[in-house]
Amino acid sequence: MEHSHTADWWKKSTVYQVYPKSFKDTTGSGEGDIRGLIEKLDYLQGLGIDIIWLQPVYVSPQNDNGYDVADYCEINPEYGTMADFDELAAEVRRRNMHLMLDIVVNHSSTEHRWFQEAKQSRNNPYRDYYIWKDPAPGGGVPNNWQSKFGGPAWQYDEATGQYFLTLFDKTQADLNWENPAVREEVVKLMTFWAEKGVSGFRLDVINLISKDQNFPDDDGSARPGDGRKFYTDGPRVHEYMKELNRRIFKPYNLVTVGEMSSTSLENCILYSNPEQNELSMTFNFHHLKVDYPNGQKWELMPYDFEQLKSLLSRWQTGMQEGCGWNALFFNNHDQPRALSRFTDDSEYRVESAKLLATTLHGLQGTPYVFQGEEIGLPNPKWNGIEEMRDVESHNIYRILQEQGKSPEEAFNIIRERSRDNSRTPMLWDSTPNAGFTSGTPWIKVDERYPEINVERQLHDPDSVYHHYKKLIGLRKKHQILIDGTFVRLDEAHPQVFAYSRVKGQEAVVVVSNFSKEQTVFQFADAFAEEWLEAGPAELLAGNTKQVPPLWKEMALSPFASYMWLIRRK
Ligand code: TEU
Repeated sequence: MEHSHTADWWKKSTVYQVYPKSFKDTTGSGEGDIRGLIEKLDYLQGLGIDIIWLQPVYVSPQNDNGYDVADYCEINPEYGTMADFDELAAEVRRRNMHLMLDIVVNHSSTEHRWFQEAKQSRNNPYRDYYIWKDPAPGGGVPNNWQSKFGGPAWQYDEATGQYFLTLFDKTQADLNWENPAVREEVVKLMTFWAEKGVSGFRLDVINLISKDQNFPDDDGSARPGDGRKFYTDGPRVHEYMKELNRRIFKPYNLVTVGEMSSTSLENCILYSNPEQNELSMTFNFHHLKVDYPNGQKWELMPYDFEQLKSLLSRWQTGMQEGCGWNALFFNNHDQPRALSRFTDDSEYRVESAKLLATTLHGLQGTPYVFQGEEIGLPNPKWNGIEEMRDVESHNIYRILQEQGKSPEEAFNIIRERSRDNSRTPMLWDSTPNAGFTSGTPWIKVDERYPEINVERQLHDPDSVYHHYKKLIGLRKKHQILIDGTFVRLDEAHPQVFAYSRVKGQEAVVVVSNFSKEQTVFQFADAFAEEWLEAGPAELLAGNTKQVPPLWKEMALSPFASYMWLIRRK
């Protein structure tokens, strides 16, 4: 694309996240594949996408759908061949788009050759690629750290009499970044893909790679003994990022986004401020925990709207002041669909999907669209745990019952929180299985596909798809969306999120009613005088037939959402 030559061309870009297993199947296997993505490149180009984040397609036993990598430089046969990949890369380039690969190097699969070697003996050359500890003095796990998927973070290896660390699934062994040989391997595998011409990387849980080498017990002051404070944004993580930047990211001019688990604003500024020479931008998840009571994912509560707004606002202002850069997102493959979570996914489904899009795309950062979001795909209607596929959902289902919940209570929580909510297949058209596969889909296809599908929305100018297409185009046209200063405009309004982006003689104003009720929103006097009375307003995006005039006091219909541009005279 025309901006590729500038250092920060990706600030105007929109990234589309492809979950390959559920995108498009061309073989009838019931799972998507690389050729399926090639088939749909014109669709993504039509939407205005610049960068495709392709989730892991490497050789893997698929215990965590590819985030358990057994060979970093080979394609999993279920997804195709290296020739398919090369063709994909070429086809992406031909369309002036970019490919971003998902790099999972906090851990590898226990089926990786390195781990297979490491477990041979305590003095195997690969032993130190992983994190091994003796049992605690009285026997048992070395410390009380918990796996993110439930249960202890340590697995015992009978043969060598030691435990190895697994912060995620028990088959995802944490790599030992203290070992320079591991860092060499990471540089090597990244070089392999960079040489193939990919434009960037998404780095899986990259802020967890540096562990406190004392491996202390967690006293539970943050959360009962989970240990995260001893490896989140750990002691050497910035040093490691600078090393990768110097050796790979800079020489190959790559765009990079780090997935930052339970991180802090201060750290994300360090990761993404260009002067630090680390990453291009960061994902953080604070705004997606506003329905976790006391941070507990496996307990339900209605989401806290004020917290959602304050967190988004705080990160807008904080990253702006610190010259960092946000990856903007409401959805990904680990989260239930925001449409079902924060808005209304039935009567006001279309309005809601557009409201979330407008609200997000007006913010500063690079927006990420997760497959299906652009057609307003809601959470599926689950009938039972047996329909679910995610290892985490099944673990937690068991653990909740061990803690005394009935199967029904456990399922009711999982139904809301399961990562499978976002992993159901893409809905392409109204043919069987929504055009996703001619075989048996690996996970259920949402039965609403005759109504909700890509083909229908391509032909409907009022569709969610066309709304996304418009928003994606706006970022290319209006510089203010890239660098305008963020200012929150609503003062704890119970239903409305309102903000502006200000730059010189221009202001973008975004007003969204996050409720099913009609409501009234009033701008502060100062803002009204400075902007609303100062020049004509152009509607950039909206989601209702009748659009109220942008004036000091506005009546907003359910889930109404607008973006205006004001040019001061
Ligand atoms: O996710 C990291 C992560 O911490 C989560 O979003 C995780 O899914 C959640 O805490 C579980 O409750 C990344 C990937 O996006 C995810 O799909 C992988 O399972 C995980 O890393 C391990 O590689």
